[in-house]
Amino acid sequence: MVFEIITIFPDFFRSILEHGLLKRARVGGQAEIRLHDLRDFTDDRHRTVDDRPFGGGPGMVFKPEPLFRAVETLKAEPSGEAFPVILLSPQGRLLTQAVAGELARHQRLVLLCARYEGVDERVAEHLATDELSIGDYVLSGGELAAAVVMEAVTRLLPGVLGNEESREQDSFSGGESTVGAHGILDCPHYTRPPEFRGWTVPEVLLSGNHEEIRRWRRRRALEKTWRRRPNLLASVALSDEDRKLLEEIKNAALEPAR
Ligand code: 4GX
Repeated sequence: MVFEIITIFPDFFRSILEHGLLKRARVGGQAEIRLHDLRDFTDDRHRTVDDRPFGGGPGMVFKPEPLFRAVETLKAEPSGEAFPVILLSPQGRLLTQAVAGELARHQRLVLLCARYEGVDERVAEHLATDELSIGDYVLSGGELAAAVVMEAVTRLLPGVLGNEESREQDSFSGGESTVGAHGILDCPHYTRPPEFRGWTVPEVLLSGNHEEIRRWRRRRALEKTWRRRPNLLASVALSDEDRKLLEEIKNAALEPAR
């Protein structure tokens, strides 16, 4: 996967490229991140990327010319298929695990990072093929959002996660299996010590009974999802056991506290 990042702050990305998953994927050859300074695609002495909005009002808007020129430069490079051109924006469709999965199937992605009031609408309409939001809150630039997209996509690329980290194959192990388009929330995890400041680890996890542990984890995952994100339960495939566990969870919640 080649990520082509178009930004006025290429240095913003340096540290995340040198750490953790993105570093490993770059070294391993699964991901390449190319940083493009939008100002390199301007043609005036001041390297101007923004201008005042027609119609008046506060703030500045990214001009179309540098963004078009940057993307068209990439399109002119000899490469395979057409690639998505993604504009990070609060107006975009929401990034989910399923969207990350779709993006991971491409060989090249362009990420357009804007600031201020955003971009001239002709960029959104005629240059971007996709507009993505990482959530309903306001950032001051698309750079952090682009970093989130890169991280979510990179961990889905073949060979990036080891078997230990990738729990996708075991749909009952929690973790990865869960959160996402057709997932539920993860169960709680504990490590040593078994007692910390008087708070103890649930007995079942120390029991060595793997079948009971599996059931307990599934139950706690379902319970957390039902309490915090009930809408996720509507889009997940529930087993007969899941339905039984959910009944128990709901009944227990209805019982008056004793
Ligand atoms: N998920 N922002 C982008 C400028 C902007 C506005 C409109 C394009 C169109 C955000 C988010 C986000 C703030 C990044 C506004 N660019 N991006 N910026 N939430 O809030 O992606």
